[in-house]
Amino acid sequence: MTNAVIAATGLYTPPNSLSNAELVVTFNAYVERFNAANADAIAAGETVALIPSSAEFIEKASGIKSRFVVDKTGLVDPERMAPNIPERPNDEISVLAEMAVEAAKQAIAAWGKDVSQIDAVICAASNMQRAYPAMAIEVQQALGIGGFAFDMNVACSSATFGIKTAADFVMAGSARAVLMVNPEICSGHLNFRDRDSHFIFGDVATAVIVERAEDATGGWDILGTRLKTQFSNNIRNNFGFLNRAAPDGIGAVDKLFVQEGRKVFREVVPMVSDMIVEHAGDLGIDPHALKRLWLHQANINMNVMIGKRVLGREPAQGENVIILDEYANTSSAGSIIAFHKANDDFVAGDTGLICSFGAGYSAGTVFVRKR
Ligand code: CO8
Repeated sequence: MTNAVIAATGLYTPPNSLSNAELVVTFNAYVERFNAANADAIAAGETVALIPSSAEFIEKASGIKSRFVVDKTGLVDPERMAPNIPERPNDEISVLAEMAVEAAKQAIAAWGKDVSQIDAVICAASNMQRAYPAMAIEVQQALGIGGFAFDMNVACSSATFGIKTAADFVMAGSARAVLMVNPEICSGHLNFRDRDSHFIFGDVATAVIVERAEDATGGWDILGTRLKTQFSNNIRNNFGFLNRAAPDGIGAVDKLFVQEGRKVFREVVPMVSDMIVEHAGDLGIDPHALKRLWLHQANINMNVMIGKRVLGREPAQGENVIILDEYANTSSAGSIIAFHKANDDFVAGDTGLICSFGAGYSAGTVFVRKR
């Protein structure tokens, strides 16, 4: 059986950066309006007054300073608090596919080979723009790739699940090379009126090309991949086709991201740390000797704790890559952004870990070694 290699990566960053301060100004304007409009009901104890948000809290609790978004106009408008993304006709490329194509073009250029050598496209992300046709097939067509394509969704873990799927295809001989893309428009599924979560997510797209080792001229040997899931209701998105079918009408309202952030923090940190250490042990890798961790980017304190547990020490500057200060949580794309941006200094033989975790719960580990 052949081995699989991560041959190249790409990153598309939307043009609009939105700071915590901007987000909080809008949120607090909404709170002020809500409380003024409901002053009597609040005084009578019939309605609970809303509490303002704070940029200091957001940075301290999460490590996030700003995020990139597809549209900013709707997010800084307290009357709207949702992105303005016009619907496109069916004969135009969809927004999600367009972002994925931009990231993919970068990966293909870095790879330096023709797309005729790619046999499959996987779109692995938290929120697909539609049910079908698959976003991956639209990306495949836009790039002129042959073979087959399909979508998969494992929330924030989608990219590592996608890399494993791609690597398994390559190793089994189902494809010579696979393009795996992670377009995320998280701003479309975030409740910007929810104080507990309005700051968490950002938009972005990443792309990874996985190919057969015998075809690769450089890149990263995939030393091992492992996936884990364990059911939890602590991170949910109930949006779906049955919403409009609920007889009581409740299902018709927008169903957006909800979570029990504290519980997620408490339960996911040990689950992921143990998984990494076990997987490293099974591969004969000393986790303390890893040169870099490219972890999922949800919360800086989570990453610091996982980093310490895995490396067995306080990570040195840059060993545990953090990009969420600038990008926020970009769901599946976070660990790939980190990998894409912070691997230039690796020399042949250096080993690192790409790891994602999130809703499901789900987690995936991909150990790589520079060729
Ligand atoms: N401003 C000021 N104060 C606030 C705010 C705010 N915005 N929000 C909460 N507070 C206050 C609370 O009222 C509370 O006050 P008090 O102690 O007086 O009651 C205090 O701050 C503490 O509140 P929390 O306990 O909620 O705060 P935490 O310290 O737990 O921090 C976090 C909240 C940052 C959310 C943290 O819990 C966290 O990051 N947890 C991990 C979450 C995580 O990793 N989630 C994964 C989600 S990603 C995924 O898999 C789904 C992908 C789907 C993508 C969908 C796109 C939309």
